[in-house]
Amino acid sequence: MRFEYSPAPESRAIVTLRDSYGLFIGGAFVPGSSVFKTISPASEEVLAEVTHAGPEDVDKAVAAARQAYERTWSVMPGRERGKYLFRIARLIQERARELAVLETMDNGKPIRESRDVDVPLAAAHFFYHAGWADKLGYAGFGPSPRPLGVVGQVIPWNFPLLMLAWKVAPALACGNTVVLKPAETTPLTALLFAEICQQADLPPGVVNIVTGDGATGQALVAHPGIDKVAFTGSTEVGKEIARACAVSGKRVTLELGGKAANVVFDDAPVDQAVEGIVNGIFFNQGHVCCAGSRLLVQESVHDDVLAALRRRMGTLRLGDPLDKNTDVGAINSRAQLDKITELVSTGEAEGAARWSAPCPLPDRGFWFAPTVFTEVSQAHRIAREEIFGPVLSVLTFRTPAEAVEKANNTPYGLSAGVWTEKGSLILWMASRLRAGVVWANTFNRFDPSSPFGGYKYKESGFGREGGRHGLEAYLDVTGSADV
Ligand code: TAP
Repeated sequence: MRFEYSPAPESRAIVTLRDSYGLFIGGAFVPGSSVFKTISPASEEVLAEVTHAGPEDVDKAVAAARQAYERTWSVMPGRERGKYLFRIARLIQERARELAVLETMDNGKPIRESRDVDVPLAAAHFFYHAGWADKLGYAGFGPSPRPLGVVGQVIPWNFPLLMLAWKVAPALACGNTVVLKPAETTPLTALLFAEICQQADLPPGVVNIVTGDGATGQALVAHPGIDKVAFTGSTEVGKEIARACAVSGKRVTLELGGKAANVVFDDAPVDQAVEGIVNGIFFNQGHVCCAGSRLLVQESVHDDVLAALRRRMGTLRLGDPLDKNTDVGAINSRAQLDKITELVSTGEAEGAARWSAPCPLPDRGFWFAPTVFTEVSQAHRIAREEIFGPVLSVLTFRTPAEAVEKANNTPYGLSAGVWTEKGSLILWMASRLRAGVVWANTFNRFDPSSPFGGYKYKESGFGREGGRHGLEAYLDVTGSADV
């Protein structure tokens, strides 16, 4: 049953957009070489003009970070660094509504998600790492782990503020300084975060933000003044970065793409599993690296699960991302919409059966209806490639062994889900699934204390973010006796 709701739009009045934003270097907003515009994907309206950082701007940002590292941040006691991180965390909480509205305007994600997931988790990351800042000697890396230096960080557009928090909080807690490049289509919350750094009186140069496109990212990772690169994005660009850093001796961590299997056994409670499937693939329009984009359902319950899933998909509300009732927002960019459309056409051409939820799409902006493909074979492109959109490919299996075989039949290895009432089966599956994270009877759960990252030898990247394990990526532990 579908309830009709009156529109409940969140007000934009809390956000003060500037016409134009500079680069955040050395604690101040400064002009750069050229400018570009950032738009709302839901309406295609221009939101602001943003500065494109060229190689000389990146150079200035790295120099500012180096100076702050040597003179201030690396020599400051951990308990003092911790105070700044606590202050930033509290400011994120205080300005949560403003950050959530701005994120939704620039990214297109539903306000319900930016308000209830992205922003609270971003604050939680700063709180969590603030607590580590004066306890690094007790983290299991020896008595005196040292910071690495200046870190170059490049992030994607799907969780702009949250990915920033995943990168900046551990780097700062460990005593490093950073130069961060947000994605070209979603720079605004990173620039608001720069204001928060000013408000927190963070020493100039500890955080620097250079907006721009792929070329800016390339200039940053190639810069000789960078000691460590932390990248989140596509596997294709990740490989390029790994190659670029291979000869330089820079430390690198990569968080890349995924094609996760969400495995539903015949004893799973169908309604709960369907909620997990919906959350797994339609949360954030499916723009999630660990999205459960391949549903593996046991053959005996396939028809029941699919009927319940279609019913549930029919109740999803797509539209204005600022409306508090909206479940599915806008696709982040025209380029991403074209990519989704192309892969969906391939799915149809290769013989899979498509069903899209019957929801009207707005006239302006970039939209794609929640879609499910059945009759999918493992050879289909929609079963192999990351679509990064609200599109689910359904495959079936008969035995647990077949489920493992099919789930692992992917070059990726970021996440997986298992739905069953049997604890023993969960453990049996979890020990065989080649994925960095395995969720049991839930999906897309995140916590700052829980490490996240790709499975060794597969193509979802290496290194961990979050938890004690995530600290290691930002520390030089070679001189520490206990390692
Ligand atoms: P990418 O195209 O790889 O872009 C990611 C970031 O890298 C952007 O800031 C991009 O700038 C920049 N970039 C592009 N080319 C570069 C180069 N040659 N050198 C350095 N930087 C470069 O990915 P995307 O399309 O934004 O994001 C989607 C991908 O991210 C998906 O594959 C998704 O699975 C992955 N992802 C992974 C995770 C984790 S934790 N594993 C989390 C979120 C997303 P522009 O924006 O200007 O192009």
